Amino acid sequence: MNVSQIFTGCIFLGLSVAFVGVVVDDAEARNRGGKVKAQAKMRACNVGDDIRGRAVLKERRSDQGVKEVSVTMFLRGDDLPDGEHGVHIHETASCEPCGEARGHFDPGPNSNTSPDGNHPFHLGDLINLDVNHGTGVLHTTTTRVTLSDGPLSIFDEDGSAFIVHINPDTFCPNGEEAGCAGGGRLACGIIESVKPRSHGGPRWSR
Ligand SMILES: [Cu+2]
Repeated sequence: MNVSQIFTGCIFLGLSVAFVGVVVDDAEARNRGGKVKAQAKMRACNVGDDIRGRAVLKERRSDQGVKEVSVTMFLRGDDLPDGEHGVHIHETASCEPCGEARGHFDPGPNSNTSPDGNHPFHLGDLINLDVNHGTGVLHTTTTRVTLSDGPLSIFDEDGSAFIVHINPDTFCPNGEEAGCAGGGRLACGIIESVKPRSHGGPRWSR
């Protein structure tokens, strides 16, 4: 083995170690807290209505180390009215019936989950879903909640659920007014963690 072969071998070895390091770091990051991806299968609150869809949540750390959660939701169906619909993370992982999802997710010592009474100050408050021609899309990022463990985690003792409301969320500019956060409940989806696989892509789990 001549000098140039040894040099090339060293570079290859160095790159291999760096690559393995990146993979290990990524796996550790994904496993830190155990829940950095989540999903929800959305269904109509009125049994028999044609509304269906899915939401995906992904947590990542910003450059400043802040946990950011992106939320993407798609909804469609013959019974999904066009226009804007309020969407929030509600405090309990139950959709049967949709009222069982209870108020808006708002943990902490001064928790106030009242939908119209403490709005838009809840941690679970999001933006409106915009529906056109029977298809609704929402994409937003929030730093109010986390998927990983911690005081803001939506995976608390009783879990969390999305609620899509019949009306737009006005964000209650005049304080508490009945229905200002979106009124009745149109669709619901229990938020479930997605466990990362050790090899290959993510595996959806209950
Ligand atoms: Cu709500």
